[in-house]
Amino acid sequence: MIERIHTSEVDPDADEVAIAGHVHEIRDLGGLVFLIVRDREGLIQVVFKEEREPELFEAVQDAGSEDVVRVVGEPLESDQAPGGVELAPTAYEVLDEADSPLPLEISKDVDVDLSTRLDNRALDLRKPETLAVFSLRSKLMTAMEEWFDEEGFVDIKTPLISKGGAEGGAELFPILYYDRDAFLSQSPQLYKQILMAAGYEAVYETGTAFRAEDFATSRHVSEIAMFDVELAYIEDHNDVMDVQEESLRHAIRAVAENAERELDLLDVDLTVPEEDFPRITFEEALDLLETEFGHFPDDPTDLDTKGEKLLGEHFAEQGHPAFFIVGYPDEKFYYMQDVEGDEIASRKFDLIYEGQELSSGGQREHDVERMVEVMEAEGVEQANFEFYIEALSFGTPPHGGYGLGIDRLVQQVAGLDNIKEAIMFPRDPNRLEP
Ligand code: ATP
Ligand code: AMO
Repeated sequence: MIERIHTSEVDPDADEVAIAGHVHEIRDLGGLVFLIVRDREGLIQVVFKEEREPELFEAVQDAGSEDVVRVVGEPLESDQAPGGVELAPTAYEVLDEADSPLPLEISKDVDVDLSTRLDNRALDLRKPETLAVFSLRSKLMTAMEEWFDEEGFVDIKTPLISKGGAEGGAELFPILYYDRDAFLSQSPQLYKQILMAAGYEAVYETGTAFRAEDFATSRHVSEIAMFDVELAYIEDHNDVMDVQEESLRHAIRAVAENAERELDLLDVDLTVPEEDFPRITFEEALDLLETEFGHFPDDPTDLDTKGEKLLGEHFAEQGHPAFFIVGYPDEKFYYMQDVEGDEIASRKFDLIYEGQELSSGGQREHDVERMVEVMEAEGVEQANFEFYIEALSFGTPPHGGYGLGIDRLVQQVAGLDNIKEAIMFPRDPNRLEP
């Protein structure tokens, strides 16, 4: 490896350090050149003085924005330098020169619309604020997976190419699989349930789901990072919500504790949801919307974006960034359990975090006869589900789970306006590159 330390590790008392990174900014003041070098951890200022180091001063005259350089130098404390320390160089080397002009400014805080940023994503990803999103995302999901590993969940991988969809046909992306038609996976739903039937007891998957939704919203994309969870021997859907609640609290707490620099850069004041997440029924949600806000969702069996936002504000005021809505009335989907005499309409729940739906889950129907009845009533094409129905017919413990949209979670934690800012290379109906 090339010898160097991160800018964040530079000790002002060290005799000499080596750093490497991109040239973020060049300020030429005559006999004095300030070179601001950027690496993954931050910025450092290198001061080239004509009098002090004439040869290096000569060499740095050719420096250009985004060149990749390595500098060896003596750290000196400085009030005016970013981070309070600057380097007096003893060696300067260009590892690669950048073309100019740049199609997108990296160092200057100019307002660029999201579509231009995404067209030039390779450069946009270099911005410290953009990098902070993905550093935060990495820390968040590492902590999330850590929780499930510690709780004994098995880390699984399910196929991304499938014969049919799990969540409904209209949103499927068709592909040609050799000489047959196939689809990109919408959800690992069927497979995680098969694993419950197989006795794996508790599983999680950090995966990808594809939805051919024709959308133009700030919270939908075509290729989704999905965190799926399934667990067996549950009493009911409350056990699943407990898992979701504790794991999310752990992950957000980890970000609050370990991603201070990222949160600062993104100007986010993160609240760790320490208190129990409220769990309200769908009916209670509608009542609240009507009495508190005079709001009536267009579809009385589902919440609209505005309804989620208003309820989010209501609970945020009471100190709850997250809450569950339980028991949707019109969700008799084949895999969801619907218990006669239950006080709620179905054992389905949604998690709303910072006013946006983050996940759906619930207790599943493990009685195959009842499931097939619902499939018949709903006109679900059973041919695509034979392997699933069969797998569940040989003894399946009561189970449930959820799917959490990772991109939406990052969007909310990082305080981003659009879900695409939370994805390195997002896909939407109009965007296939970069
Ligand atoms: P899920 O997959 O659980 O359905 P979702 O967040 O897309 O996740 P929906 O119930 O489909 O949830 O949608 C919730 C709200 O989001 C809708 O009531 C609507 O306001 C908004 N929404 C969903 N899809 C679209 C779309 N294609 N265009 C505009 N708004 C949409
Ligand atoms: P659902 O379809 O609700 O449930 O998806 C789960 C979560 O995934 C996210 N999500 C999306 N994010 C961005 N763009 C999209 N187009 C998009 N679609 C969904 C949302 C949503 O809450 N099998 C069930 C989960 C389960 O019950 O285990 C499922 O897929 O955050």
